[in-house]
Amino acid sequence: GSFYEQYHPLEEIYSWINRTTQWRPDLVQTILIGSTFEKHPLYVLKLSGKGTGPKKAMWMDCGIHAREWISPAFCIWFIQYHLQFYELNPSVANTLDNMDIYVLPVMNPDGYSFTWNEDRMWRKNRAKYDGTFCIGTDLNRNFDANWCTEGASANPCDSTHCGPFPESELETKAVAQFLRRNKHTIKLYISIHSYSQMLLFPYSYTMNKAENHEKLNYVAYLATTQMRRHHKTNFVYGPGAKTIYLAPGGSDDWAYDLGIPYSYTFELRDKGRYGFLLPPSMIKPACLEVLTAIQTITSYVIDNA
Ligand code: 0X9
Ligand code: ZN
Repeated sequence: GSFYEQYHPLEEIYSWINRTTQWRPDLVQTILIGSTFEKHPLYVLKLSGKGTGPKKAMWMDCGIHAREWISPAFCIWFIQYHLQFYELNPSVANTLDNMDIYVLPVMNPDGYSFTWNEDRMWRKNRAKYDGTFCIGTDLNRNFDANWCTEGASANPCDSTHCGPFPESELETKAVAQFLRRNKHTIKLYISIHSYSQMLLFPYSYTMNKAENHEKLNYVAYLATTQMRRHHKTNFVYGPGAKTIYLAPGGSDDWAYDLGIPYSYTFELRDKGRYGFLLPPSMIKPACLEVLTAIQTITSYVIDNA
């Protein structure tokens, strides 16, 4: 398979980011938003088409959890797809001309690198704190959204450890700062995880409904219906707390409470046969079906948000 149908170690992803920025400086710009405990840079790629004047924007992050390799693979594939088809596919052009897209391909590079070199099943980042031999904070429990209540662990040895305080982690802080600075243009937040084929929206930290629950639910219905129609793939959708489990401190809930009205977490393929070890042959179909869902969501948000 091509570059986009394989998984890549961290250093190859950094050189891909470099090549891509140099190849299409007309459509993509790289923004350094921070760096990690192990000093890996956090790069956001901004995709922007022609259209002048103020534009809506969307944010997408991949690789919050280290072992979910399909997630960074999707972000990379998604960027490539938009750059390759901007001139060829009117719907790609229409998206990029009406909406700026910020993509963070690997939010947890320290953890990702650890899954390549030491432990394939690692989930958290690799930050060390005094007073414990255990390592790592779950970045999706570290946001300031009902932080460290039921569904997260205060024990640094657990895989859902919330960290010492909200936004304690450099990765969380960098993303939260960027979203705070750009909250007036960002109308759509998307976080890419795996696995289980779900499309989740707020809330996950409470059983209460989000204020625009009906709209979030309707757009999720549209997106999953298109996935089934065009790719015969079933995705379950609903608010996180009711659809999987109560889990506080997540990026989606935090972004939503910041004021970003459409906020979604995707759990990509599969439903457990391969789980985190999704074979490379399934990268392309996994990416194509999620692209369909995201195109459905972005066109709704461009027209209605
Ligand atoms: O538990 C998580 O962080 C996500 N599932 S995963 O298996 N990829 O770890 C679900 C996140 C849903 N959203 C929130 N909990 N806020
Ligand atoms: Zn995850």
